[in-house]
Amino acid sequence: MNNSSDNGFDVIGDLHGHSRLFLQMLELLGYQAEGGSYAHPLGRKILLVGDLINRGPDSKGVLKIARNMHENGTALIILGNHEFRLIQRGVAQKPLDDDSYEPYLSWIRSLPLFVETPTLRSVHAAWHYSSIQILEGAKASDDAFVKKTFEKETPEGKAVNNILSGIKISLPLEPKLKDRFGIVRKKGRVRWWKNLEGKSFAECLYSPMYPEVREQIPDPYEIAQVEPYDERDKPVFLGHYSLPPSVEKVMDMVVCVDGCVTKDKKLWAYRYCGEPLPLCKNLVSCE
Ligand SMILES: [Mn+2]
Repeated sequence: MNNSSDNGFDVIGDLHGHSRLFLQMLELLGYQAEGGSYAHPLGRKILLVGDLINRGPDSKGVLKIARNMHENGTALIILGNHEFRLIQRGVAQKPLDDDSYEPYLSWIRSLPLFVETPTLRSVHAAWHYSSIQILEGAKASDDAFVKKTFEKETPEGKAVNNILSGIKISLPLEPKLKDRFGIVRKKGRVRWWKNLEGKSFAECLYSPMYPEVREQIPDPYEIAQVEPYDERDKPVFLGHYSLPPSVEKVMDMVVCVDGCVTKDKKLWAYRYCGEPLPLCKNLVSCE
């Protein structure tokens, strides 16, 4: 856990190799170039919610800026499912998706799976209490821990999947449901912070699926994995869900700053000043 005092965080969504938008966002948020890095005149810091790499044109550029800021103490950065997969491949001695990641791998492995500061929590996909508990103290730099996640059914494998990829439920076989990109899916990611008992598929799914299914409800056994978030706890900042513009990025205690930068060419951020209940007006975007 990171207990450093904070002057506020600017939480930036999944960058996926979009270094130009990253720089544009830093400028919009008021960060200034300083000794090969970027810093905010009021001492604010950025928080990157994972998935810095893959898909976009310049993952190396993103890693370079992020690592500089991290080393200069102006960025807090957590792992996304894309970085974790890279780490698993490294530990398994399989070829990396891209050789240019190699020089960054040991730095990536130093990043945490989730963070908690005096005013916020952040995890790539879901603050699932029992999974967070299992992963307390786990380090991606530890080969033995990473090896335990190779099998999806180990406690560590399940916990990592839950927090980095979200809590998933089986979707109806008929009608076939497609995500916003037109891909037919068998599993869908839920609004993990809510009590979803007895709710329809349309109400349960966070990343919406089409057509919307309001008359069927998911398997109660699968819904029982959900551990609704206690509203007395701190706000939670997420990435991961590629939310379409139709879905609110601020809901209850949860802020998801991930639209889909690759498809929508738009990057989102949230200016956080310690408010106990997040507000839509603090969202900014650039394209
Ligand atoms: Mn992700």
